[in-house]
Amino acid sequence: MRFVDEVTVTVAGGRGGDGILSFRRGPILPKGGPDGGNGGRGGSIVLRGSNNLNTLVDFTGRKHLTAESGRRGGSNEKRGAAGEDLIVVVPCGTTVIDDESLLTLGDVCNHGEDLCVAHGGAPGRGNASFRSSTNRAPRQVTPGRDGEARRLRLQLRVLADVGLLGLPNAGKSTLISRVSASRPKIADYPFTTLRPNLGVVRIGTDDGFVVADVPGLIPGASAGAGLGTRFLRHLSRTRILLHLVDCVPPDGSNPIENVGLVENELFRFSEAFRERPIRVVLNKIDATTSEDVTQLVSHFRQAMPEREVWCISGIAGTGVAALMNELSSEVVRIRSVSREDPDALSADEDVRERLSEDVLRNELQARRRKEMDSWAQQPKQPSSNIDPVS
Ligand SMILES: Nc1nc2c(ncn2[C@@H]2O[C@H](COP(=O)(O)OP(=O)(O)OP(=O)(O)O)[C@@H](O)[C@H]2O)c(=O)[nH]1
Ligand SMILES: [Mg+2]
Repeated sequence: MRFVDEVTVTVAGGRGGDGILSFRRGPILPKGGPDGGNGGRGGSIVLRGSNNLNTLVDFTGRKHLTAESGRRGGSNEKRGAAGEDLIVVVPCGTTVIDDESLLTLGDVCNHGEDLCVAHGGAPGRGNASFRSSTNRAPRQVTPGRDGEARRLRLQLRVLADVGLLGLPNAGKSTLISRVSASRPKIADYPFTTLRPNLGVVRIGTDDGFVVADVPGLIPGASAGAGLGTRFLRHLSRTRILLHLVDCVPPDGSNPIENVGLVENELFRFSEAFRERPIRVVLNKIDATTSEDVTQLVSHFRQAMPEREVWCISGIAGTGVAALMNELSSEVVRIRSVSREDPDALSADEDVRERLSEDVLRNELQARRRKEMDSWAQQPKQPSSNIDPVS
């Protein structure tokens, strides 16, 4: 299934039904009173969280959602039927943003949780509702109102047990394709991966655990460089982070400094990541000598004594099985802890706030600046009420 993590969609609540003009008439009631009924309320659009979905792909072919309109009123003061609400299922972890104002309307986090994103229009009033002591035969009616309409941006944060983190080209996609059935594109240029890939790692007969291959991060990612914020948000709902490091970077950079660069971006994006277990995994050990690897590991141990350091070759498979076994037991342990402590994924909370406050505010400012620039560049019309200088 194609993983889609961001879509825009227009939503419109149903129109309210019109109120009608009618008078009671019959053989014994030739001049009965007003009996035009009110219309029915328009249906609303409601997003409902589901654990059974993990992509927004359904919205790529469904760009406009409209709920049912309310029916018009009837004679005999009959109220029109209300339009049915349109319930749209979205994966848990979906943030809903108004695409015009860039304000966050809400988050759908739990299975069965509802978020109303477009209210149905109010119903119109029939003439019976205007009857009063001074006006016994009103001819006044009101039409139903249009439902709320807006363009939404839906953003999904993937839910995974293990998130792969690292600079572009570190070998994240190679690793996920080795340990799971996921087959992402692999190439020796940066940003090969532009959307997260999810893979299930099965060890023995257990249920397995989910690994997310997230696109590479570069310095400045926390401020949006290289679509960084869009990629970083996916790490917010992962339990363990594997930081993949190229032990022989082709640009000759220092692998230890590279770890600092990426993790600074992560912590700048959300301080809550400091509490998340992050394992350093030195990748591509096949591309250098075992002496160099041993030396690099000892440098890492000196620089960050509290961190676990693993050595693997994603291509040759060296060390991969041992790493996956270790992760499997760690995932089981963390799952049982987070069952007791539902706040265990606190970075998710923090990231949601950051996304709605900082990142979207920056985007809104950039959009306003662009509008001002294009306005300033427009050729100015001479004002017609000023006489041209002769
Ligand atoms: N020698 C060696 N090369 C590797 C290893 N793992 C990956 N590579 C190579 O490194 C390059 C990048 O690999 P990818 O798996 O696409 O890297 P990535 O981290 O997913 O990169 P982005 O998607 O751009 O962030 C490819 O040419 C891979 O063949 C490894 O263990 N050893
Ligand atoms: Mg990749």
